Amino acid sequence: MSRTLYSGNRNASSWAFRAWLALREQNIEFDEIIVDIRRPQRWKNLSEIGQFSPPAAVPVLLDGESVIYDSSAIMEYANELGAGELLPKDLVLRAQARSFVAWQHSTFSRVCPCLSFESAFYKEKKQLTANEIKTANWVYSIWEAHLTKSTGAYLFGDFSLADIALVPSVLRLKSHCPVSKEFPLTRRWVQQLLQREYVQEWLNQAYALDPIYCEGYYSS
Ligand SMILES: N[C@@H](CCC(=O)N[C@@H](CS)C(=O)NCC(=O)O)C(=O)O
Repeated sequence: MSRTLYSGNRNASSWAFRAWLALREQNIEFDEIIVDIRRPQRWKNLSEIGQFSPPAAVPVLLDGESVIYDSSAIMEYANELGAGELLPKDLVLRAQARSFVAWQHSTFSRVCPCLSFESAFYKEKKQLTANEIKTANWVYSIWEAHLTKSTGAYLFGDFSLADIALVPSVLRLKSHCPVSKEFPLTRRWVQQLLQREYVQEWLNQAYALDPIYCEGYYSS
């Protein structure tokens, strides 16, 4: 059966990055069509996606005749295709890993909203406000507390969907506010996460592109 992932620009589509990463980490074969979501072509291109996928957004996975949309559904699907290795075996840990994914999916973009995924690739970073620094450190303290309880190098021991969901957020926060020595486990986790082969593959392509500037970034 043939699978095609409709993804987005490497330096713009954090949602596609998560879905792509889950599929790659599970060694699932798929073709990829990168949809240009930069303005103004974004609207025409996404309306074409809307011809077969109701949200008219990327990522979308076409699996044979079946359409699977939304990054979280694609991540879960990748996990199940790969025998469930991307979620903890323990029931409670599995629920907690899904909490991380759900938080990322629902409201995590409210954390330092001006530090978009696109901004992670800007050569000249803006000066963070005191509030943004405080917020980034608050997030690091949450990750640190969680890693203290982990039995392995990742949030839930082995690499999981929780780690995958957070890669773009790790990148946008860490590229503006390095993780201090106060959070040693988070520093190590971030380093390991960003060094993973497929994360590197995506990021190398992203860094090679012209940056996509988001309005208000330097003035916020
Ligand atoms: N909840 C969706 C969000 C996807 C999303 O917002 N994708 C962006 C590109 S990164 C998009 O296609 N947006 C189109 C739109 O919002 O109209 C998911 O997780 O897949």
